[in-house]
Amino acid sequence: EGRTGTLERTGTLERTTTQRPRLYRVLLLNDDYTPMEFVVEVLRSYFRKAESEAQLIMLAVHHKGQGVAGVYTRDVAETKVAQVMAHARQQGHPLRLVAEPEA
Ligand code: NFA
Repeated sequence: EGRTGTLERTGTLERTTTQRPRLYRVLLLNDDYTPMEFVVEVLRSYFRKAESEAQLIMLAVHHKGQGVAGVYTRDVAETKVAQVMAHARQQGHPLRLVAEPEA
């Protein structure tokens, strides 16, 4: 339906179209020191990837420099970035992630 809203008697603006939030990609960045196994565990535990997919994503990042760990609304994406980088630092790894808007 093309109608975007109507003003009924109560003054309530009813909308018939839905607004979807902008989505953000969480990118995983390659570095020379973070162990491959640590990256796979991060993808499994924070990004809910299966072992096989986690391995594929990790290897793609290792070879291409970066890759998508997941796609989320802005708050969730930024929280994942902060939580994973804090966990990595705690374990002594330089792993970096960034959130970037889709399109
Ligand atoms: N390049 C890292 C290594 O050889 C592995 C890695 C993959 C790090 C993906 C960061 C992201 N140990």
